Amino acid sequence: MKDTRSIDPTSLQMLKVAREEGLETAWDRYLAQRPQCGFGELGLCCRNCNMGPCRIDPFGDGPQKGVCGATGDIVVARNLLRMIAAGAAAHSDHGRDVTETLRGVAAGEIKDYTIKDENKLKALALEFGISTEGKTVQEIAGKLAEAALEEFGTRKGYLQAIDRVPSKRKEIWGKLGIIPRGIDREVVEAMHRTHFGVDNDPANLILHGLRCSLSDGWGGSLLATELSDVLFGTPRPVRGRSNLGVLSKEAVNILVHGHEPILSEMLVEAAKDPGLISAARAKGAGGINLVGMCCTGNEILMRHGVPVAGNFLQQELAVITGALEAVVVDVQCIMPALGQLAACYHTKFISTSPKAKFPGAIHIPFNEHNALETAREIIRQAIENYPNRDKNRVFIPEETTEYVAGFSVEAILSALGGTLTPLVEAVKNNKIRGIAALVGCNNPKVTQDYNHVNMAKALIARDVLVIETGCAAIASAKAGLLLPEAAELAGAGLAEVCRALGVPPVLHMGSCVDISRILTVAAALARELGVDIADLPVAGAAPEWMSEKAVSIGAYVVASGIFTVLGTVLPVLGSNVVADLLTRQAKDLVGGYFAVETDPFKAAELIIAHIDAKRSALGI
Ligand code: BF8
Repeated sequence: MKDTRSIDPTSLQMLKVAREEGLETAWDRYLAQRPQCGFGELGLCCRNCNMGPCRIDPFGDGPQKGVCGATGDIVVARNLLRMIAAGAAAHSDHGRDVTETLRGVAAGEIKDYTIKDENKLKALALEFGISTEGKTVQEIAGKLAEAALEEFGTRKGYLQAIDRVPSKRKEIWGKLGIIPRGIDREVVEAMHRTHFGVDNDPANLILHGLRCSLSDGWGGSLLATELSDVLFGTPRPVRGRSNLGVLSKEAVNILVHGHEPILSEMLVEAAKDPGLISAARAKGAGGINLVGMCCTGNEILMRHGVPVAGNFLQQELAVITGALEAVVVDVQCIMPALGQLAACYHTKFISTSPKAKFPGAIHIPFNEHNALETAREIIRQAIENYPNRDKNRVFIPEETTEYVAGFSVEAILSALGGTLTPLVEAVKNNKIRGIAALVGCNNPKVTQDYNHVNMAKALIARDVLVIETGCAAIASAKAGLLLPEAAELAGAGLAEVCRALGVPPVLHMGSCVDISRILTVAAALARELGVDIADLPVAGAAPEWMSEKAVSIGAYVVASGIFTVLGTVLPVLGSNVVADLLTRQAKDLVGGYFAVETDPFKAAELIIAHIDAKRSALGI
């Protein structure tokens, strides 16, 4: 029988090995959970106070209210707001860590990082109203970091980057009262409103959810992206290799997994240390092979072309190759199962963040102040572990696929000759029908990568330029869609543009916080055309999403005016009121709205229909 858990041949091979070795993976645990809790799936379970837990009967036979009197609509709306708040908090705390690092570098307290993109530093300083005249780079960086830290608790009443959006969008947000006032403030208010006995109006709760998510997209995520570019360099197109075949039989393999480039950048640096390379050789290894996974993998593949071993559902499979000397993690999307799994091999599972400890992990605390030395220590431990590898248990799938990544806004502008005008012209003359942003995770509820790859292929074949981040982008890397040669899979118009510019039809724009790059491009395109973001022939999709961060992303993309198709269902179907708000009323309120479509081909059709409607409204 055909194994439908993944379309990735390396995943299928590793799942076979897992079965032979008697090892469980997320797919097995997902099956063991089925049938999953129906109340949870519908969003109808409330645990917000200790009169509960309460659940609302969706069939109308049992209780229709919680102990406090909350209806299903209230419970669903509160639960959704909490998901958004958690997602926004995760992205934004990442943004804070990058901002604190910039502040420390500027103050001379942090020595191991430098400022790699002075032009971007100066441009951002001007955007934040900081004069650069007569100031040193350090001074500008210090002022910018202070201004950025202010964004987390700002009292000026709005976030700086919302000035990037067209005025019509700001008016919409102003009228609805959802202009984000401060990154931390909106998350705190979300938790306050969902505490027992506070906000019990589903629409009011959802509107705050949009505001909270906007503080992520135009705040925390945006700072994470922009200040990472300042510190680590703004990505430019770069070639590399993807999938589990990037692991080496001969070298010390170190997998870096998680999110913040503060750790992964330093590991990239330390892995080049000639002393450590010699130490690896002295242990009989061919060298040091650092590879990435998930979004921290995206950060270093965008900036350095570091090989990426896979996306979310491959983290356990990488360990099962038996070829990993260390899995090094920081925060987010790290399965707690890794500790027990790593113990079945010689693999060291190393946690580094005080915020994220795991059973079975060795904790090596990493912070910006001891960055390089700690990165070296981690690599040393991996090298020491190399002789413990049991060569008889090593199985590395052969498949690797090349990718071209690194399409920051600056790189796209440079490919276009400095302005967005050629892109706008290509859209106007219908060579490019529209743009679709495909983002988000893997989820064992969906055949791994099936939705991502098929949706991307269906869209480019119909001349829709696809831009991607996160695990969606890694799926495309593995499927060969991030290569200029993939233009042959595109429609004639898109293929012509790709060939003229030498770019792939699917552009990798980075990690999940880098969806802020997509917002920036959308805002700039709208300004160029003199319209609102909601008027653009543009759509979003999260075909295999699973995390709360993805819910925050979906909400800020919709609130920014962009139609978004979800490939797995949001836990809101227990409330017609909330489902209607998100899928219908949102269109009138903010221009963007959600649809759910689990079939990638039908989802692509929804996007194409939306793009075509927007084109006709624009008269193009
Ligand atoms: O932030 S796409 S599984 S790795 S949440 Fe996680 Fe989802 Fe991957 Fe990156 Ni984004």
